[in-house]
Amino acid sequence: MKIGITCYPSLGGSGVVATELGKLLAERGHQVHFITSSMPFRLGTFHPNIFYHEVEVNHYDVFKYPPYDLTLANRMAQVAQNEKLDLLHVHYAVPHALCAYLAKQMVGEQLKIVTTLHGTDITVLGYDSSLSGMIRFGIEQSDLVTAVSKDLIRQTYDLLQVDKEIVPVYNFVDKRRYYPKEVGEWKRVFAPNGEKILMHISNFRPVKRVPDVIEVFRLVREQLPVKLMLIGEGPDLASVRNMVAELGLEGDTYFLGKQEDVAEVISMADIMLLPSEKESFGLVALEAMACGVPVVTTNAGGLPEVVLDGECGFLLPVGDVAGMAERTVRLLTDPDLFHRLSRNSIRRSCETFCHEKITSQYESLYRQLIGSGSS
Ligand code: GMT
Repeated sequence: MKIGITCYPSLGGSGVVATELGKLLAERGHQVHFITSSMPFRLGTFHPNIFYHEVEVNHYDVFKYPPYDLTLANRMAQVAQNEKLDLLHVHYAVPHALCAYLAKQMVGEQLKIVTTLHGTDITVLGYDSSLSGMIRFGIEQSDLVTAVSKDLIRQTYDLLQVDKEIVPVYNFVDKRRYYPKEVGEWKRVFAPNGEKILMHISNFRPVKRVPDVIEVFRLVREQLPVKLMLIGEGPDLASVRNMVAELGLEGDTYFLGKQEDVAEVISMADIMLLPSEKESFGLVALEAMACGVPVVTTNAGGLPEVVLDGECGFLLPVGDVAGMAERTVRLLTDPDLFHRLSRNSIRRSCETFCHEKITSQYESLYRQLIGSGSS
């Protein structure tokens, strides 16, 4: 098959999933064309089946706002025609599903559109009345719509009342790269006296509730020698730095910024903290599980579909920092419990969220769509 993929290419779970899926499809012999504003950050090394088509926006003076959406639609149509694409798989509804719809109008009915909903495209932007009608239209005009959790499907129906079947396809981890890595040497750099390491990875946006991470860390640190590693960047980073300083936690907290080899970094952690207010799936939770790191998180959105409470980690109500601290201490002081949850996490990530299984699921949906010849 010849597949065009569009996603947000910078840091973010939807871009990671889209890029990893494209690489796996290329490994299976499909021709994959990324149509994005810049090179997807996890694209990595050369593969003969992977092509990259940059979307270059026109900055003509007359435009108050550069017409990115139209340029993307035009580029999608060009690539679809030149490369004879079978389908466009767009990740994140806004504006990608609409751009794909426009491209299809330019190219013809034979070009199929697959839209994957990732979370905030529904759970945040779906509340915005200046966008919700467009989001609904983009979903309904797609030939196939998938979402990364059953909870996200429920929220999409509740919020947008879309008249369209939405198929759940979970996110995945590549178990060839995500497994517990031998990183004892690095761990000693950050925790020289054998302290336990708590970790948080995100784009530091308000929905991630990073201040809750700091509060949980503060409470755990009152009882145990621990260090905190914070990975990622985003709007809340500056205020989180201030909070860490004000609470006198600077000596035990490391800010590592954006990191490329996430599996290696995660393998240094004992516990992954993810206190999000919204999370349609929680890719970081899955990545941690694959590396054998139990997750202490919230019961928000799709997280209960990923992390089984008491089996792979613990789920607490949003904002229950005392509960999260208590579960963290329990895990760090009960080696039997810790190892059971760590083993379960690895098994669940390999069985339920295995890259081969999920790639096959997308592949067979594509084949049905192309084979059916209609939407
Ligand atoms: O949370 C974000 O930063 C937005 C979005 C993205 O583009 O990365 O993340 C969403 O998609 C991820 C991949 O499917 C999911 O793992 C995240 O849970 C989801 N984020 C939210 O629902 C808040």
